[in-house]
Amino acid sequence: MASISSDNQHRHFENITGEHVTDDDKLLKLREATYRSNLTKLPKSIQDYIEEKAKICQPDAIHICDGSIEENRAFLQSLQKNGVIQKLEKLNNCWLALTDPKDVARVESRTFISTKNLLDTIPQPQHGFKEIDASLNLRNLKCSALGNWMSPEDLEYEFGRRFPGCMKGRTMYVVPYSMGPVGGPISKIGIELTDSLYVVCNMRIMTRMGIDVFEKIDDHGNFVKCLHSVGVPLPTERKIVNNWPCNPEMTMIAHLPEKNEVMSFGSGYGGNSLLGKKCFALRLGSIIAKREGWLAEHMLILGITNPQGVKKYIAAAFPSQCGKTNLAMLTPSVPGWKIECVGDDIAWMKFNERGELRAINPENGFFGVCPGTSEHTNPIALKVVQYNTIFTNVAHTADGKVYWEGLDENMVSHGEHLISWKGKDWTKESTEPAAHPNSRFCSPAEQCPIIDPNWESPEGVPISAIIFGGRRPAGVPLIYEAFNWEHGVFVGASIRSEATAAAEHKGKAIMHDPFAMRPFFGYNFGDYCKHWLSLNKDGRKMPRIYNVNWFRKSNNGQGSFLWPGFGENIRVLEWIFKRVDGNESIGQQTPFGYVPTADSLDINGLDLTQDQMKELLSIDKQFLKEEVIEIRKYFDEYVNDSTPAEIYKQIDLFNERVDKF
Ligand code: OXD
Ligand code: MN
Repeated sequence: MASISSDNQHRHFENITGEHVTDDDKLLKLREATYRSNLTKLPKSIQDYIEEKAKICQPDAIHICDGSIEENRAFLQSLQKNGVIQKLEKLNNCWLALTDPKDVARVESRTFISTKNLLDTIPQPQHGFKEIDASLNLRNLKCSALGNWMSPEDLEYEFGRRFPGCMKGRTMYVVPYSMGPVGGPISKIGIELTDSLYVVCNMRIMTRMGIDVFEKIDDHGNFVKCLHSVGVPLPTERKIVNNWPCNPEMTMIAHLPEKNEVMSFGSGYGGNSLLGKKCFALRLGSIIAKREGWLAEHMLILGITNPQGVKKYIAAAFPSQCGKTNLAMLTPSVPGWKIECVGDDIAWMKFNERGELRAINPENGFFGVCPGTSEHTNPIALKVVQYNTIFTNVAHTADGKVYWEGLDENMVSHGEHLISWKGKDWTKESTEPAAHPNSRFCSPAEQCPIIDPNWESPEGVPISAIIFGGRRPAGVPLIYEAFNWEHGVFVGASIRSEATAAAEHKGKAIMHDPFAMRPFFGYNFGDYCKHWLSLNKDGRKMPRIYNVNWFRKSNNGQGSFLWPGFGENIRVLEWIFKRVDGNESIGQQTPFGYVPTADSLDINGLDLTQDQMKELLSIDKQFLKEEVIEIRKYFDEYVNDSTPAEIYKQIDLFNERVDKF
């Protein structure tokens, strides 16, 4: 059983003993001042923002959230009363929401950035922009493989077709939150105005939400402005499914970097509505980071300690649903090694005055994918979700437990009464999945039994290595190390991966997902590469860069997975640890980079033949040739004139290495 700390200063979650953390006196006073929705007690810049948006959205009431445990209890009760969530009786303060089946994932096609100049946001594709689908209801949206753009004028038009009167009959909740520890030097503040109480309760888990945030706001409005509406004013003639109001035909998720604003309409789901996450911490975050000289990345952060007690921190970027949460919470299969989790999805990283790259996890919780999470793949996550968790779109048992594909097949064979995410009785004969493939748990990070002691350190943890990766059934070795920073940037820029269910894509195509940021770039990807390249300055300790591929399959991609993955991934991290420590003898040069020499990866005790190991690290000239052509084509077509010269130089160098191979 996970133990839940009760000594956290800022956040307050239900304690399993039934006691709870109380606010200190100062915060109690501020709460008193704001609790009765007393707008005039708030910093002027916030009052102005709320009044401006309330005038447009016309909510019936405004509630300023204080983030307290009592308020949260009342919110959960209200959601339960209105049939939005149900209590999971076999877990501790855990809840289940089932959405309208039309609102189940991030909608990338309706997510865009609005700037005066298109090129600030996306490169001009070599063959022009695709005709956009009229059913999107988004005038003049420019859609590209590296993000979508709309002019401020068109955005104003689209805003005007959606937001006026959109909160009629509803309450506007004001959610003050901090990404990163409140007041920390790398942290930033956001205010989300939303008409969804489900969103408020999830934001309270995913961010540091509370009135202490108001203290940090100045009169100039040093916060990111986030406006969210489910897009269903009341009364409505729409058929509301599962008490989950949404407006899929009119959904749009707009970012205005020039005003530090996000405007999201029509969806209550995940990254579309929890605006601190992808919208703020990644899209706007990456723009702010470029402006200020740091990095906002789609990366987990973990601490790794070797048997001698030496500890390092590693950040790793993989596309959605490639196992970031599993790696961040890894239970090592090799005795003596220890992994601790700092974060599972987003890293904000900044060089300090000593030239060290320091990273914080701006989030406060995990919004993890459920299917596939099990005692084998991620026993730690299973402990985390026992308490204070909001599940969305998983299956459940009639007596109040959760279920999803891969969790525990005994639950099916023992004949438990299962109810699918669509609310229907479910058996193994059912043709539809029990849980939606993108069903999620939303849990406080502080409940993680292996949370790193420094996870809330305001100045961040020092990063020694950065790992990239993706799902590559064929051709890409289990692990390689980039030759230097510039080559590493090229490795990140060339990530490709099989599509997954986190977004609306179908099928198993191998998609380019540079830096695992394709859906999350806040600005032109060419400029993003330039920014990464510009970070290599004298006096800085640049982390080494790696690429891993847990997903290589036998028979040139047609067979089964070669590498056991999960807890066994410690063996690859061990190799990285030793390389970072300066052990040059365990790497051999290949066209990709340095690959482990024979026997330098510890595979003792693994059910893996020497031939399989060879295959995992094997490199095929024909594959490489095609890879070079594909990467060059991608840059030519989609990054076009925005491609930095250094990237073309890296493609040429890669090509030369392949020719010589
Ligand atoms: C996520 C995603 O939810 O990447 O983290 O889609
Ligand atoms: Mn993610």
